[in-house]
Amino acid sequence: QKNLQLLSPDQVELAKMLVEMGQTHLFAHWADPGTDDDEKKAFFAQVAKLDQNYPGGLVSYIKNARELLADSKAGNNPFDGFTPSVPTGEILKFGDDNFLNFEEEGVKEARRAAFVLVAGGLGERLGYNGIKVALPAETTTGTCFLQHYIESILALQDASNKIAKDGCEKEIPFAIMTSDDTHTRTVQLLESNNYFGMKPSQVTLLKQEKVACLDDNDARLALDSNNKYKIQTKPHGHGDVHSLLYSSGVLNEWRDAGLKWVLFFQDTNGLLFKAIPASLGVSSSRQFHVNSLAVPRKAKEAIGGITRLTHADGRSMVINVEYNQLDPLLRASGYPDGDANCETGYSPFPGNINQLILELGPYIEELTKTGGAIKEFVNPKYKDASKTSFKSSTRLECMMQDYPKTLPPTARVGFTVMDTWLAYAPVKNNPEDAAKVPKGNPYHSATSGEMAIYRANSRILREAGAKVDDPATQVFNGQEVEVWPRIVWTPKWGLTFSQIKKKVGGSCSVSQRSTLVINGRDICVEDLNLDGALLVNSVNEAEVKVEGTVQNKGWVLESVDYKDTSAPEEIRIRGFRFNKVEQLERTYNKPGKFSLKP
Ligand code: UGB
Repeated sequence: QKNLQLLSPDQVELAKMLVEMGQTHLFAHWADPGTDDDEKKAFFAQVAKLDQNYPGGLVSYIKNARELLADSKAGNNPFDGFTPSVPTGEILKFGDDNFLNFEEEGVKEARRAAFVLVAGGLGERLGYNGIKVALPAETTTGTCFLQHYIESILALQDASNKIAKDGCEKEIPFAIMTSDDTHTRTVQLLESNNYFGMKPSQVTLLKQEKVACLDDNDARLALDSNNKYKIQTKPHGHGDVHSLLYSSGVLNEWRDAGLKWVLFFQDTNGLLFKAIPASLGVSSSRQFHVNSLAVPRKAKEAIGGITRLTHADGRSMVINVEYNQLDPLLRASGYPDGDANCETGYSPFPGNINQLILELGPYIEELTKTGGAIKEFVNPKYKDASKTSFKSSTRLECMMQDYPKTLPPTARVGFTVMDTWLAYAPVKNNPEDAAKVPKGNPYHSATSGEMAIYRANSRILREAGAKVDDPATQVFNGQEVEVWPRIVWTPKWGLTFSQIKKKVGGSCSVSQRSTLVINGRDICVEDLNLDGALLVNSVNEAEVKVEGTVQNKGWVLESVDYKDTSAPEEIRIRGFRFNKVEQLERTYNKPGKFSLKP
């Protein structure tokens, strides 16, 4: 009461709201006016921010928290009344006619799309000190994830504009969700690299804020242990992306610019863009309001399962069930083995890779109803079975793939299954944890993420007619991986299979120990026999034909132990580096037609 005189009318309203919501403990220790006054103002500035950043404000947050905490205490199953079953979706096979048709349709649609990268996570499982999008996706060229993503979007933009033939050079917008943990370093990475060739005006950064922590089942807000005038906060999860896109007005801007699709993706999947054109084609052809990209999933793998849930009351939805919930749900629903592989060696539930394609119109319509709020969950760690107190504070969380949970049954929610080798190789686990992954399950480490890029590129070149040697097996950081030839190309060389096929001709061969870097748009590889390292760089105006035999000592892979702190962290976490013994490198930086024939 005594401190009310310090407050502005808005702050007085906030104070009343907190008291009405059972939060008087927040003020119990407040000193009399004259002491800690600046801290008290800072407290209300924080409360105002927490209130503003949650759909419905702190009142809703506290109410939602009480409900979810009561459900959790009572042990209510969020899936009560729902029966899981295996849904049907579009299953694609790389390179067949169906795939090519979807790719073509996807490229056509791409200029009506916007991309959204969720990059607010710190990546605790990976334990890398920098931001994850700054990590090299592969170390042959050292291209980081963010550069690769931007160059892929630009390549798609060019390809889409080229076939549109209306003379309009459309620019694909790119939004990045950051958090306090990643924002400044993401901005620095973009600015110090000229946005990797994208116009800064194409890029929108949206910073997610943390939410208040909760101390008990009454949803009493937790105070910071080091500052009694500060509420403790924690991340709310990637689901924030929807409310941020909505409240920032970005979605309406996109709609007014004539866009139709929004594509969401995560921070460290170096393969993803190989699957984007075809899956966008599926969205467009099948008129999906929601399309989740999926891959075959090994039982117990730490990715969610796409599941059809049918309720006794007739409701039905196709939704991601998170990996820790799938097993109990199945066990409770007549699958005694829970999350188990079927005769294919995989779980019958496709694995969610959290790449979502939403149709913009219905998306805005839905968010207008919900204000961007996504169904949340709470995961308190209780002290004992009475479930009355927590080991440490908790908070509400939300996931972006839970967006369909509020949709009406008429919404067209589908999914697209792609080959894992083509679409999914995230970098999430640190070397130590990756080495403990049961044999046969994916490591999801920097090692496997990089090797997967070489494997995908090698397999794509094979499909395009080249003879690419089988991989060798090697162990790095305790992980056994297939080592394919290190073949890398820039996205503008080939983002779709049909583009790539046109650039690989005659009879080409690449030996297992080879490195091939194609860094230019109009480079044609014909009758090339490569046994060593070859790097070709060219500007857009140069047309280069690469042919003949290239043989040299090449780049040799050397092991690096992850505990060896003399090596840079980016290298250590993958467990190898290249000894660049010998190579042939050619650069064409003038317009014209050229032939590289050693
Ligand atoms: N992220 C944010 O932007 N903000 C946050 O507050 C948290 C994360 P993780 P997770 O790829 O296979 C997801 O930590 O959440 C970003 C799906 O839920 O890498 O454990 C973060 O920067 C799961 O169903 O993954 O699991 C990153 O880009 C499955 O699909 C992204 O959100 C799994 O990913 C994901 O964060 C998967």
